[in-house]
Amino acid sequence: MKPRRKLLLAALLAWLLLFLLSLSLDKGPEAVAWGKLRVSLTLTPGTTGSGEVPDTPQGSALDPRDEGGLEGGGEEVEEEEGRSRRREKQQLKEEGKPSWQKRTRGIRSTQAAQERCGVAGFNLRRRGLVQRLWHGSASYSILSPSLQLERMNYLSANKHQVALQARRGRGSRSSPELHCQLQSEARLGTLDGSQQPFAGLGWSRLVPRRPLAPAAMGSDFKTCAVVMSAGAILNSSLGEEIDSHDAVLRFNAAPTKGYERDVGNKTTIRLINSQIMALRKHHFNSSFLYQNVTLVAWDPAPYSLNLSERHNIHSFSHTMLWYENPDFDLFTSYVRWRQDRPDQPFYILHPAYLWRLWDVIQSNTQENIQPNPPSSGFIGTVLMMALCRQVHVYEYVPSARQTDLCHYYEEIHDEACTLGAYHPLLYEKQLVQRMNAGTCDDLRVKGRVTLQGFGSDGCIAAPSNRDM
Ligand code: NCC
Repeated sequence: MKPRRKLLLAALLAWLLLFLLSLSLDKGPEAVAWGKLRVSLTLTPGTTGSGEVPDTPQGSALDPRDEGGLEGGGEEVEEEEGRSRRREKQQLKEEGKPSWQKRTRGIRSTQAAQERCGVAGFNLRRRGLVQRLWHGSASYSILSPSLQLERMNYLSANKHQVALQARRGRGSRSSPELHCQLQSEARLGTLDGSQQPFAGLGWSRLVPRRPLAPAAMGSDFKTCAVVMSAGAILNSSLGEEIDSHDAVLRFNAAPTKGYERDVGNKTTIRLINSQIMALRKHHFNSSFLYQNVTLVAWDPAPYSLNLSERHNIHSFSHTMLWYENPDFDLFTSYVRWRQDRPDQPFYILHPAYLWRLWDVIQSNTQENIQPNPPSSGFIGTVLMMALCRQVHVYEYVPSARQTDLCHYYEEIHDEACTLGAYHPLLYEKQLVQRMNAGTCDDLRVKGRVTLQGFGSDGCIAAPSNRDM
């Protein structure tokens, strides 16, 4: 056999092995649809949520599959870091800037501390993943073959008609630069009823009179907590700490009842995607989860759409407004809810806000990210940066308790929940990690990232061509 063929065969075999290995970790796949595209979920009935989670927050021996090979994982990470340093050098050369300039700027962030973050007690692949997330050096190539394939499928489907390629970025901004970019390029926007078709439908009287700001909730938020729904928050004993914040943001159908010790029971804002309002199984109208809190909902319109612009419907010849054809119908419930409960603050995020956030993520990433909106987790985190002076984000960048248990409140095991299939989670998390002003221990033990809110720190707002 010719050497080239041999090489090809060896590569094929290695890929096949990796693929089989990832399949063997899964148990009984079931597919669930989001926005008419499929995301694979792995259901494991009968196992308990705490099965994979350690008793102590430190989480040594987190996984029974973990044995030895500590050095191996470290080497892998170091190799990747070497590669990314070389990439960075190359970019700096291309930019024509002396490399020290950029590097010193990077050191101004607290990442120097995080670079020493170590993690023990995982199987090799998982340890590699967590470490890379902590170091901000994760690439799609470290995902399992099935997640890589899903990412590829979303890229080629490009359901929301995102302008791809042109926006790929470098990933070398320092923490303060990133913070500033987010603040100036992704200013918070909600539907205020002033634009068509909403103006014509009388929405200026339907939406809350006060804009989405702490004042609308009768307070000034010094400290805020964002609580991710990840299974890894189980056994964290973070409940009391979370409740001690001025405001707490939770997501979708994540409950507190029965989980107070780990997630607390205070909820100030609940951020919900449009599925919650559209799908009967969520009992949006009757569930107590959505009452006595500020509600913020979102649904993705096509990437470059003005609200009053008609767009082509997939595989149909006619065009429609986002209002007539949202991903999931949130408008019917919204109108009813606002009429029935005019005193409860309830906002819908402007779809351009979601895509501005997406733009920032892509412009800080060298790889093409999934052309789908950021997850609620990222949206909620940046939203709270706009409302609070300091934000603690829990179990987004995973702690040492990391597990494939999707949510702390249900028995679904799927690595996509943490690393992303539909949403560009891997890249969102690295962006947030890069702005982290907290310590390595906070990250490892609490899964806690500390972010400064968007204060008046002299960032200059960039002009925007989006209709917000
Ligand atoms: O799962 P979800 O998110 O409700 O979780 C809220 C946010 O927490 C972060 N998260 C969650 C699990 C995990 N293991 N790690 C995490 O970091 C994510 O940032 C996530 O956004 C969503 O983003 O709105 C999402 O909603 C669900 C689902 O619609 C709702 O839970 C309602 O059932 C989506 N799942 C499906 O559509 C099947 C999920 O993709 C994203």
